[in-house]
Amino acid sequence: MVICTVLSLFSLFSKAMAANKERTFIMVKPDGVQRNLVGEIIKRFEAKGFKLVAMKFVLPTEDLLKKHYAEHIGRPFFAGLVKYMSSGPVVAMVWEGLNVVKTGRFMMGTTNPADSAPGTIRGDFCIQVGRNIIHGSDSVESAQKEIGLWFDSKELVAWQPATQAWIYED
Ligand code: IDP
Ligand code: MG
Repeated sequence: MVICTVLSLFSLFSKAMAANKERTFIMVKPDGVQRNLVGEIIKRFEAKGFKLVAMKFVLPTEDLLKKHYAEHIGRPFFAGLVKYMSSGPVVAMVWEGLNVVKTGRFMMGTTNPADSAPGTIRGDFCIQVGRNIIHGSDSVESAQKEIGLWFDSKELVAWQPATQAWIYED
């Protein structure tokens, strides 16, 4: 009986720990970099309590972008999207935390900034859908795919932020 209780408590604890380790791929797009919004965007994820796992400043190739946006191949905006996204450097990042995929999307705002609520990144800093300054994974599966495309597993840094006990209950 006691062993069962201990085991189920341990299982609950492990599930909570795993949930806290959800990851998303966030990217400051070329317009966000050109408009000096890199610090502002990082600040929001950092201040929220999410944990930075990886970050790099890169000029992405068209080949990488076509893989990244493969779900949009054939859409009328696809060529323009690849041209825009390869027009300058981007900041690619991996952030970790409880529900980070969904919360990251809330923090970004809707795809079209015209509909993004004030207080969101797109709502506060941009106007048109074709210049919407930030990318964020739309599901845990997309996040895994995108993290694998942009980062080598050796670039994902394992570390323990000193703040964790003040951000999570468990
Ligand atoms: P998301 O970035 O919010 O996930 P998606 O629908 O996945 O939005 O579209 C990917 C990106 O393609 C958008 O962020 C935006 O940069 C671009 N895009 C989407 N729809 C349009 C459009 O109608 N015109 C121009 N660009 C678009
Ligand atoms: Mg998308």
